[in-house]
Amino acid sequence: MYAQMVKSEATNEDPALLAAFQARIDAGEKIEPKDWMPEGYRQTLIRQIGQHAHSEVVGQLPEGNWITRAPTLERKAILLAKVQDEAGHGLYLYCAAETLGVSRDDLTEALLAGKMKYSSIFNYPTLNWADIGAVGWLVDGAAIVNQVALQRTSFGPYARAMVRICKEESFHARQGYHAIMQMAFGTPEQKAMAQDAVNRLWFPAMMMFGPSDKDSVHSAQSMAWKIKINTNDELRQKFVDQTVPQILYLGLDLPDPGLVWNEARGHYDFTEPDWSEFYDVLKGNGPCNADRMAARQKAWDDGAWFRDGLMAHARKAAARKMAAE
Ligand code: FAQ
Repeated sequence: MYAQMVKSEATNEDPALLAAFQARIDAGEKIEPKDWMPEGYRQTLIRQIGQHAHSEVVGQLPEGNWITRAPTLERKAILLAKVQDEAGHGLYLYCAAETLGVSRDDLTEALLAGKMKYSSIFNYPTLNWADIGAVGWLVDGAAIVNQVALQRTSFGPYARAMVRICKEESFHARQGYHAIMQMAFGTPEQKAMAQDAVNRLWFPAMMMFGPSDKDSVHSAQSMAWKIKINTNDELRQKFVDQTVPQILYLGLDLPDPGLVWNEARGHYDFTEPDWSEFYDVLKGNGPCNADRMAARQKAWDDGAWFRDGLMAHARKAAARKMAAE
């Protein structure tokens, strides 16, 4: 179903409809599910919202792995709440995608068939407790920079989902920073663990914003349709500028010697991530790709009886309702 939708890109759309649609976008109007939209706009949204939803769900795995090993009851409760929030974010986003005519099952099957992606960051392991703090701070921090902008995206259901997601993500980032702060201001061993986590996760977090603008395939069209509000590089720079002072406050070393304040630009300069590593991770060769996909496949297979049960119940309830009418 997903493959069919992607293949069916319309090329003969009415120029008057296209112009009227673009005029609505340019005027800052929100597009709602029942409005006419170009097929390419719908497909781009299905791809991006679907991948975003998959990222939220796969993103539970690196952190969920640490719920049983959180150092205190309080940290365990916080992490549990955070991971549950990520499941909720996945659900809001799958629902937003469903308004475009694709089902959650279609999207999941496309993910499992390797036809859809999820964020590259979740193919890196969380080796110790410091990584959990760093994920909350850096990964949720990067996600927020992107998602705050997406609150103004042109598709109404996506924009509205982002409002609630951003509120929850800001709690996630704060709890992560707090956890890292305890370690950075703790024993020398704890500080060394915090430093190591920042060193390992810095560049993968930078990759979350996608390839540099010159290599971004979809940015130009997505910006014209206001699906994306900022380019990948603009958002990456914003993340760098807001995060470097946080690293310095913790008394940690910067994870990249290229991070230097540039007075003329009014921004931090930085070293580009290793894009060959990024593309390799996208191809399935990151440290955890196989584990993540195996976990999703297992969850899908193990949940089959439940999905079947729900459908059978829904069919019976519908039949009972019809019989009573
Ligand atoms: N990972 O032309 P562009 C979170 C792909 S939420 C994997 O620039 P676009 C919360 C891209 O799909 C994190 N693939 O693409 C959380 C395209 O391939 P395709 C998720 C990537 O779409 C925290 C190709 O490269 N957030 O973390 C990545 O215009 C903690 C060319 O790239 C979102 O999804 C990547 N990093 O821009 C949860 C935000 N970057 O599809 C749990 C919404 C690029 O043609 C724990 N998405 N690709 O095969 C977006 O803003 C955009 O889709 C971008 C990419 C910016 C990610």
